Amino acid sequence: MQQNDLIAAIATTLGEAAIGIVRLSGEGAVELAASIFKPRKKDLDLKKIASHTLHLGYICDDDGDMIDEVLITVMRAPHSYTRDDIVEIYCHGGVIPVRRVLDLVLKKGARLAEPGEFTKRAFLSGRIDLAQAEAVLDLIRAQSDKGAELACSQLRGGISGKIKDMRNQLKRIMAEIEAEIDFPDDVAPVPPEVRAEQIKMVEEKAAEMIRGSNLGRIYREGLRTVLLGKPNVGKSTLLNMLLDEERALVTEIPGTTRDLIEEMLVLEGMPLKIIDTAGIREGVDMVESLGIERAKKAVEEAELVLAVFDATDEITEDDLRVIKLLKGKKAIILLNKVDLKESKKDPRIFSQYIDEETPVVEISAKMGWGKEKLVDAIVQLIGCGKISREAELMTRKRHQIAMEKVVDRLRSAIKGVEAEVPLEFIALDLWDAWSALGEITGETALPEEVINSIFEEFCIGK
Ligand SMILES: Nc1nc2c(ncn2[C@@H]2O[C@H](COP(=O)(O)OP(=O)(O)OP(=O)(O)O)[C@@H](O)[C@H]2O)c(=O)[nH]1
Ligand SMILES: [Mg+2]
Repeated sequence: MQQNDLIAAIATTLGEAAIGIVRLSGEGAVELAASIFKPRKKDLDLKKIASHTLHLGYICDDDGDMIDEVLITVMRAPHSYTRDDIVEIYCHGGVIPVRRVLDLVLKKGARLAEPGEFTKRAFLSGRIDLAQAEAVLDLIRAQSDKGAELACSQLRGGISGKIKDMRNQLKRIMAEIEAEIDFPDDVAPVPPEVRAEQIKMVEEKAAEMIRGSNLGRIYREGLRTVLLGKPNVGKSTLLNMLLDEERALVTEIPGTTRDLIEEMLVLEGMPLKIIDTAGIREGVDMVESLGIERAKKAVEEAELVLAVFDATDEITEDDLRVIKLLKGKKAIILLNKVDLKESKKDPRIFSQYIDEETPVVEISAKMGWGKEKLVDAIVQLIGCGKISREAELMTRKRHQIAMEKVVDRLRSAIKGVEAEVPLEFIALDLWDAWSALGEITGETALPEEVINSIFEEFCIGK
């Protein structure tokens, strides 16, 4: 992989702003910058300035015409984000000056950076590991305070440190096994129950990280939550109430919502990716039935279903269709419109249709009643009260899959030790677990496609 040719990109959002930053990294960065930068102090030489100092001057084109007045800094290798020479040019924010400076830099021989290429270089140069690189993206994209907190902890090396400890423990166990295999006459064998216990300690840590990872992922991406119900029960009104804005159309006509409406919102620090759906009913026109199909699909993928019922109405055939869709799902029953005096449905009525564990919350989406109770029910159901104090939660599916492999191999190793199978087999399992741990931090070599797919998610300039 080409690592230090000269790349450049705009590191800030294009638009009207106080400043906009053009960033260069790689071989020749300082020389290129010196060729277009005219310092305000006549005798200043960019090639000689101290690293990490700021200087005022002008970016000028080949004819000597000024493009922008800027501040410039040089961060010399290896004390930079990528560990190569980096130059940052702080232009006046605004589409034209920043673009013109970038165009000039590209004309002078830099290549436009790919998305995430600066961070990729930070990883390839060993300044950060893969989990930390992912944390950079997670921090930029965080949807909630808690999500940002987890990303910070991962960036500081929280996850990486845990993984390193586990790998070291496995390495010690593997070294003992190797010694027993190679020098059976000189080395006293470790008793199987002791060895099984040593492996179990690592296995337990891995299993605990998997348990926390679901919550970690929710904090990163939001809990996939679907609003479900027959038409006109107030799903869209509830969405608007939770968002505190008139996001979805609300009318008294059943069948108002046709397509899925997806929004992010944060309730008590827990981010929800909430989806409003078309009301479930039979015998409708094609557009509406397509919407209903989408609603059903959304339920399949949901981690939480908020099933809405109208408290002024009997339980109808369409309600029963909704209840049927809740099978095997984490769900909360919402009895809506309790502000109306016709409201008469007893919350206990649902116990005949659905298991008693499912919480029933009375609300009025229109009046904004019952929001706290709903939040409490979500928090209880998802169980975040229990684990949320854990500082290092794995937030990515990629990490979770690797960790599942670790647990699987370690369990197999423990069984092997207990059954006293030949030590070579146990060593193989431990080796697999050790490599799977390294996939998370990138210490185990990963296919280039995997690495690329991680950095492709970044924006250009990061
Ligand atoms: N009184 C009262 N009316 C409500 C409440 N919630 C919703 N409504 C009314 O019920 C009607 C239907 O509301 P919507 O939010 O459009 O219902 P929906 O479930 O999204 O309906 P579809 O999109 O057709 O599936 C509207 O006239 C709302 O004003 C409530 O809590 N109290
Ligand atoms: Mg609606």
